[in-house]
Amino acid sequence: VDPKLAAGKTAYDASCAACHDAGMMGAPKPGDKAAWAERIPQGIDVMTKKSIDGFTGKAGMMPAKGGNASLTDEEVASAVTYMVELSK
Ligand code: HEB
Repeated sequence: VDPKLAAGKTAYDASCAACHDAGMMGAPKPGDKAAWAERIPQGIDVMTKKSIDGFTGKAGMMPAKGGNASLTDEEVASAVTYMVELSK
C-alpha cells in the first residue's frame, strides 16, 4: 500500500469518518462517485486547503480540520487524497 494512502486512512478513520462515512449533514461519502464528481475537478490542493480552513458549501458546513486542530496540514492532505482515491 502507498504509505501516503495508509497515513490518509489513519487520519480519515480518526477524524473524518464520523461525518463522511454516514454522509452526515451533506458530507460526501468516500466511494460515492456522484457526490465527488463535481468536487474532484477543483484538484486535491484546493480541496485540501478548504478542508484545513473549513468552509460552507451547498451541502453543509465542513469544520476546519474536521474539528481536530491537532491534525497537521499534511495529515489532512493525506486524508483528502485517500478519500478522492476511493471516489474517482
Ligand atoms: Fe469534510 C466536505 C475532507 C471531516 C463535514 N470534507 C469535504 C470535502 C473534503 C472533506 C475533501 C469536499 C471539499 C470540496 O468539495 O471542496 N472532511 C474532510 C477531511 C476530514 C473531514 C479530510 C477529516 C480531517 N467533514 C469532516 C467532519 C465533518 C465534515 C468531522 C462533520 C462535522 N465535509 C463535511 C461536509 C462537507 C464536507 C458537511 C460538504 C460541504 C459542502 O457543502 O460542500
